[in-house]
Amino acid sequence: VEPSPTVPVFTLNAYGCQRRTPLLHHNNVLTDALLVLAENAEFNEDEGRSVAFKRAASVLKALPHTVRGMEELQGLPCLGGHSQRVIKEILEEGKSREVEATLQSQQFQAMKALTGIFGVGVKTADRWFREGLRQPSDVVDTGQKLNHTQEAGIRYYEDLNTPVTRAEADAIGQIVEEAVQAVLPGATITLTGGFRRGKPTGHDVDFLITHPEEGKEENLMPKVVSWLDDRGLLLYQKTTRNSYLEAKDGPARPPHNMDRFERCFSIFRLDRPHRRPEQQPQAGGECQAQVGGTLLGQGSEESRDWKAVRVDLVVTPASQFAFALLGWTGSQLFERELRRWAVHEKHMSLSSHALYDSTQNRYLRGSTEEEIFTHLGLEFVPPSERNA
Ligand code: DCP
Ligand code: MG
Repeated sequence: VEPSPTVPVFTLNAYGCQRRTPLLHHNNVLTDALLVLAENAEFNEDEGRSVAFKRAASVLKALPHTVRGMEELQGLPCLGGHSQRVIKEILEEGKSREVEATLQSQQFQAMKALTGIFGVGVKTADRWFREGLRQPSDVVDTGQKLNHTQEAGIRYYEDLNTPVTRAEADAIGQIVEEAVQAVLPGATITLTGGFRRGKPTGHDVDFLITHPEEGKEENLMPKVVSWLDDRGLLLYQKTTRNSYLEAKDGPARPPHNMDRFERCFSIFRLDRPHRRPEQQPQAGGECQAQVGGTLLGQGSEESRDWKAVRVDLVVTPASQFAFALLGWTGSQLFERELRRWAVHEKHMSLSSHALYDSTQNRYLRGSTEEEIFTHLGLEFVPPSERNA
């Protein structure tokens, strides 16, 4: 069917990394609905279906106008039959029955609450759900065996499910900067993740740490972590060595310096700024504090002058910095699309460490994100337009 001349027709490229996707867009009603179905598919461990809904939502995010009729979707990629039915129902009736039913379902609500615990993935949450657990307090009440990560996840549940603001991210940036300068002068930190894409809030704060002189960054993470820990700034931390070497499907033989990649998952204890003296709590810590005659648990924001914030630190050698920056800026779907493009369109393998060209059988150097886009034959997309 030929589109009528009054209908705006926009064509978009098929891969999310070929498009510009701003943070603020015109189709939130539709994308929110599709992303509920994507999340539900994740809870049911149906990754294919989840990615299909995310791709459909991502295409709508890249449109320069609000979709008002199905005819406007002609020629757009990634809109499968299921997504189209959902969109059609919302355009015609204001909402989708499937999405409403999903939001109301006990399984969706319980999975959302349980996977909201730091350290709890879909598999654990699903097992708990089938055992009758519905919320974090059920995990405590039924005495579930927890690892250290999950214990921290329960203890700081309220804080970790309160969005981190940009101001809080910047305050943490100052602390990390001080720590890094103290243990290795000349090292640099870079804010990545959602905040680099311009998001006003996030679920955590992501930093890359490097040093311009290759090799200087070795053993940096334990020193940074000790510096922070000695000052009581860490509520939890787990440092892992680069898992890249153990990856079964990574490029055949990574350069020797790749085993220097370290990551620290942590929870910072961030002081809350400018409290009036009369609001100061009598007792600190995550234990119970007596305030105004009421016994309040750690969940009570009013009882403490600090907030628990998830922070990810990654140390990278200078030669891999651009790859790490590109890989950690996201969005998650944008990253997925970049890797898919690399494999299927360029016979290359992209990771947060390197770019391998399977045709030439060699690694391609990249000292800036722009160079990596060029290697991939893609137009450069700035971070603020990577909100796929
Ligand atoms: N990333 C990835 N694959 C992972 C982990 C991370 O591709 N397994 C990349 C893409 C993410 C970025 O790292 O965008 C940071 O991870 P986050 O989970 O912190 O995602 P965001 O920072 O984008 O989201 P939020 O604002 O909620 O923190
Ligand atoms: Mg993040």
